[in-house]
Amino acid sequence: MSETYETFFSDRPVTLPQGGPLYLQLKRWVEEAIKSGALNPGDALPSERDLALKVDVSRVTVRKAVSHLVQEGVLVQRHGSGTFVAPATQRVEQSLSQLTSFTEDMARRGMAVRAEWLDRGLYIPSPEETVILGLSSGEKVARISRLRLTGDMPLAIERASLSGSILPEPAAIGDSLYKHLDLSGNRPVRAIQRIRAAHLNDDDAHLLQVPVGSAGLNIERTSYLSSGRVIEFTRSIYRGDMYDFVAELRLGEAPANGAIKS
Ligand code: 16G
Repeated sequence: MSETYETFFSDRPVTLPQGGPLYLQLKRWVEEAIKSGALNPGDALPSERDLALKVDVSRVTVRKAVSHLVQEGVLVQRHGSGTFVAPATQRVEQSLSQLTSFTEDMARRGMAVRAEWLDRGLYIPSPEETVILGLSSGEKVARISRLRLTGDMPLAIERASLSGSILPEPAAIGDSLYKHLDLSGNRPVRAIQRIRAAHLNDDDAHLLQVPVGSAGLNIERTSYLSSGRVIEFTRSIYRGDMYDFVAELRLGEAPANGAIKS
């Protein structure tokens, strides 16, 4: 049993790791307790008052250390019940070279996936949707917005737009959009994906159960049929603390002027 563990839960005096402002010393102490296994995912932290007394710092210092640890996703706060060590998370590694669906990606990892519907229906398209999806005049757009989860852990929010003539019944897609498109011979064969860093706004952070302002990945995917027609335009927000997008790079053939060909 490490010394940190004993001091965390015993009455023995605590010596914080030295150096830097007090709140950072306290923060490092808590991080060390988690790293050494003294505190485990789901464990409750002592109350702000008890912790301040134990390490002999002010409550303001405790609050600052805790708030930084919450921002970094090390601790989670639940209203009315206290502060806990965040559940252990396994980052998801996703290849950028395969055109796969969320359901397929997760199934390959043996992870059960589910969706909570945020919206699905036929709408009058925005000018952007009309242009990107190449909609004809009067054609509706099918919008499906889902929170994607594994168990109780939210991973991503996906807001997809498709032509209303391709998806006349958005409610009928079941668990997987790509499976549904496959059945009607409309599964995309190619896609362009753009990934951008983003701070999560209130609504998205709430849905993904992370602090407002946490890092997220904003992903836009435009998918095409073999005919070249755009089948899907999806804006997704993935949790930055859960995903690694991985691309394999190969040395291009160097042209005569020395520039690398893509
Ligand atoms: C992926 C796609 C999304 C697509 C969805 C279909 C990214 C960033 N996005 O999540 O564009 O709509 O798969 O998944 O990869 P489904 O077949 O499980 O509904």
